[in-house]
Amino acid sequence: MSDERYMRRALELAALGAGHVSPNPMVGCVIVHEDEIIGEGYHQAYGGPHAEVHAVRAVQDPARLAASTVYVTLEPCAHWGKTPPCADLLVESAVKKVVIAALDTNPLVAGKGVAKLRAAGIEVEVGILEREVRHQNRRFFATLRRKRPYIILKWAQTADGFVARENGDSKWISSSLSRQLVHRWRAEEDAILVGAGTAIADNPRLDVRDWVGPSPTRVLLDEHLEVPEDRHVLADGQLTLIYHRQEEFTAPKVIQGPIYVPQGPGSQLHGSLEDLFGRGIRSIFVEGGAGILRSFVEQELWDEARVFTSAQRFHSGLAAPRLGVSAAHVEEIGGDQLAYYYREAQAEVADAPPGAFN
Ligand code: AOF
Ligand code: ZN
Repeated sequence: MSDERYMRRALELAALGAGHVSPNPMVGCVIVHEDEIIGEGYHQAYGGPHAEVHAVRAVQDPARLAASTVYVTLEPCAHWGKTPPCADLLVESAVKKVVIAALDTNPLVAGKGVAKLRAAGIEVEVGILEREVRHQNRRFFATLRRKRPYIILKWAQTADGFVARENGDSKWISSSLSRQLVHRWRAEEDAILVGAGTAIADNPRLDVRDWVGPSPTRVLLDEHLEVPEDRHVLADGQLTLIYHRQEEFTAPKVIQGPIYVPQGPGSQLHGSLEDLFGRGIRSIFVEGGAGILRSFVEQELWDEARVFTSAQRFHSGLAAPRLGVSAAHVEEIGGDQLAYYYREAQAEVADAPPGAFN
């Protein structure tokens, strides 16, 4: 089998960590001896062993490690973090060659892993499926350079570009397939965010019911604390972070579940994103409504957008935000069109741009 096929397998393994490893990257590892896979592993949970450790442990006959080639999607770490350095493990295992997809831009690692391996006489090759790995870990790479969470916008619009009718009614995406996909997407991010209007009008639960996976932290932007306490996001006893203006603050009547985070003057979006980043949130899925989505777009605080377009026409209503870039990828789902947008062309391979929080 070719290098690329083994690396593709490592990429596939890495994806199994989605939703469980943030703020760490997803990493997969495959160990090959005489064209046979003798060990596989991936980073399964934040704080747990790295991909290389699982793969080395999976090898039944350690004697075969010595002449093996290790395929790993990210540069093996060189630092003592929650676990010992993976580069040391590979050196001790005396593997013959290490094939890496992408270098780790974490300053604790950044090239030091490769240097350790080479210093020990291990052959190292970098760059196989790098693009794919940088895309898979775009949240990790982007937050390292921007110091704010990775932001994914999602909305549904009509063929004539409206996200809701004049009265704010937006419940027209009926495809159950789209709904299930949205639940899957929720499970892949650290937080899910809506504005007051959406919490009031749609009363969403913002959980993951139609997919198996962790439920993200719920975030409510409610500048003037307008959302009544009987809405699901406030009433169900689960955590919701509520960002509001300092001067609007009165002691919350609900004592279990919500956490009220007062914001000073200035941009509410910047303030809340900074606070969320400080709480360890590395990615946010923004579900609306129209006003909130427009604010994110206008302040260029987004990285990715996923837009459903139905065949229906409203002729008037609340207009969808304009992203100013063309779709990178378009597919069909449950009769709707689904388009993916990235704010920066090839964001996953771009070098550090001046970001909002740099
Ligand atoms: C690897 N293999 O599977 C992963 C790596 O806090 P720790 O000890 O888990 O270290 C986290 C950092 O290690 C993370 O920021 C990234 O730079 C690297 N992740 N490295 O060799 C892995 N998950
Ligand atoms: Zn490691």
